[in-house]
Amino acid sequence: MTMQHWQGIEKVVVVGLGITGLSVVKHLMRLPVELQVKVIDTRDNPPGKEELPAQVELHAGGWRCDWLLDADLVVTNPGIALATPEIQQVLAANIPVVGDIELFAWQVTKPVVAITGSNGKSTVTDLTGVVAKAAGLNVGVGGNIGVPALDLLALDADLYVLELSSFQLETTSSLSLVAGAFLNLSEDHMDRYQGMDDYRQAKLRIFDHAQACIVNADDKQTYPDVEKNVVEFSIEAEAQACVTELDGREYLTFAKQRILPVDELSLVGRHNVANALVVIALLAKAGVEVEKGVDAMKSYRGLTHRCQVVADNQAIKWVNDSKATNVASTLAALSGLTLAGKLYLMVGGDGKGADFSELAPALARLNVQLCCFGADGDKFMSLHPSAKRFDTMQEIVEWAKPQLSAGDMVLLSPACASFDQFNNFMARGDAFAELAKRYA
Ligand code: N04
Repeated sequence: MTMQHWQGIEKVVVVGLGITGLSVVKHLMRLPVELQVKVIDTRDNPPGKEELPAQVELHAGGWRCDWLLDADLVVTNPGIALATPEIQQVLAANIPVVGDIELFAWQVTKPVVAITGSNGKSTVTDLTGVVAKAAGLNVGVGGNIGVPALDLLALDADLYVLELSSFQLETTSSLSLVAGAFLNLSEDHMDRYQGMDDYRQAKLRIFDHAQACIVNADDKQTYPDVEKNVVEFSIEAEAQACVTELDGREYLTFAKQRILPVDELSLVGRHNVANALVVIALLAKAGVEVEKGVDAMKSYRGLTHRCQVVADNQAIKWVNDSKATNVASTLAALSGLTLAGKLYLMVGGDGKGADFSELAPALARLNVQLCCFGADGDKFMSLHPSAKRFDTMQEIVEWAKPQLSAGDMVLLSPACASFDQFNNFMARGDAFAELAKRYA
């Protein structure tokens, strides 16, 4: 256990409750140091309030600058922008501000690999865990998906696999990685960043203390700005992790060694070939015998809420891609989509200030009925002549149902966050799956 980080720290204020905030509080109370812990959440009724230990004071519904400025350490949630004036005040007072991943870094004693990028990071994180497990390791998988990083420490795993968002990386400065991967960069979160370079710089922090930096040779924005130990992956050119044709068949290869044939992956789409290459590169750099996990990689079928068929009745497929919370993610769902009938595409929600115009050429190639819903549904109305405006997913499904016929697909791939109508993309996906069950 590495305790030197806690020297001189007595008063800790946690900003933002919820599942992550609770994991921070529980971690602080487990440490063999005497800490006074307080929680601030600017929401009136913060989630997780009921599970908060009685001795931890909570201020909800606004800020408590007196608490903040009296603290020795402030732990913020990724939902809070560092640019928030109250947090800026803390930084100006020279009080350290960290996130849960930094606290994880202070404590962890086992090797860690981490994944960031605009899209594919949950798939890569989950699949890395699945393959490592199949190769015989005890792994802890989490971070921005599933289990908060600090809750993984109790597992005492052989290897930790973390998905890290740009927001988490902003408040992380000493995380050492055996390998880190930056998958790709496309527009997202422009409501939180000054511009694309600001967003990119946040993501590049993943490489600050990484022994191996796994970068996308097909997206040069993923490369560090300074000299680092870079490992390239590519689905277009030769690279350390790439697709190689051998005896008339395509293989995923690493350092020229064949790992498995591309056509044996259950995952579909070229972007998933890239995802599998990253998994191989991460595990190779972590010293895991990837060959032992190859069968698990072949049979892996992907995540819930990620292009998941939730109903298939009378040759009409209902596909839940609620996890598509930006334009590139929806484009990935549309690329390579061939279908006999019409595509009923449901888009909209909280658009986070994005530019959706890149969807237009992809839509033009499809037999599509564009169904726009939610707070920013209007922003999609000019993208295709078929566009029709609705308030909710339910209204779309009620309208579409009588028109559906064999060969059609109803696809929720909204290119937006869900916060206008749901708690998160998972609740949105569950609501879509319910509709599919009822109307399919
Ligand atoms: O789920 C979706 O629909 C979209 C997911 C996105 O587009 O990527 N996520 C975020 O943007 C996102 C979500 C970014 C950072 C953090 C989170 C999680 C968690 C805990 C507290 C949280 C927000 C808060 C908000 S805390 C406080 N006051 C989508 C607040 C807090 O308002 O969300 O004190």
